[in-house]
Amino acid sequence: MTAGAPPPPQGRLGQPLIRLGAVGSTNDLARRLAETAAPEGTVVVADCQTHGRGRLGRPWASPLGGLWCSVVLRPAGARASAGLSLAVAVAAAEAIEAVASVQVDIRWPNDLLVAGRKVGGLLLEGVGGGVIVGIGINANVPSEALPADVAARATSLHLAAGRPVDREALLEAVLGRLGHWYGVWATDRAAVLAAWARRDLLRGAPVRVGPPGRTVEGTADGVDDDGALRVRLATGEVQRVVAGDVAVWSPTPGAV
Ligand code: BT5
Repeated sequence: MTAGAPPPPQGRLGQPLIRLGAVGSTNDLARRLAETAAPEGTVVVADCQTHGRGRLGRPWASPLGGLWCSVVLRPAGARASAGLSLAVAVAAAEAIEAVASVQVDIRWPNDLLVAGRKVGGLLLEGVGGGVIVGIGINANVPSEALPADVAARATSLHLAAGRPVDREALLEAVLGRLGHWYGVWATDRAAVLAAWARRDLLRGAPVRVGPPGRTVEGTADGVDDDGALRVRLATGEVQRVVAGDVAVWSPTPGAV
């Protein structure tokens, strides 16, 4: 940890906790609150979002039944938030497993999957002096409530576990595990990396990643502690990719 940095608020996330019925995006509201000095640990949770967002402004379907929440964090130190998404992903995966008893894999950079289908996603956005951590989980979202193209690749905890999950218990678990892993991340990046690696869906897979025209092809070789994907090229050289979407070369196109 950075010398002199205050310890993160382990286990104290959710003070205050702002609950809403419908909202545009919990990340947007959390950002506005953070800009007006909301304390670290402030949480916004909504029953549904009318303008839920993924990365690059992509729409995030957020009907009733899901867990849509955002947490204001204010990490201290020079390295700011690099790699924080790794800790968030591990926390969300553990929370889901604790509440729904299904195994969760992580697909770089920010997808949570159950049996190869996306059950949740993370959206971390910087704000002056902090980070908004957005977490979306299809807890009890019926597939009919999702756009058809999304439903084809997604699942819900209800579907995967064969029973509805308690969204309140899920929120509590998410905040509890996030408090824990945020603390670990501040002091022991290697532990976060090890936990992430155990859930790494892509490790050893042939991948193609990066923006059009600048794609990198090789074998996924885990992540660095700043969150960059390591891709081992045919030459043996490892190239770091900091952002993008991953395609896996698969005999069944679109299988992941
Ligand atoms: C993500 O983006 O996966 C990040 C999602 C973060 C959502 C949370 S909810 C609380 C907070 N408030 C917000 O406004 N956002 C955060 P990305 O990797 O860009 O994935 C987006 C893609 O996932 C879309 O283009 C769809 O293909 C797919 N998708 C959309 N809605 C989905 C859903 N409910 N379940 C599974 N996949 C979905």
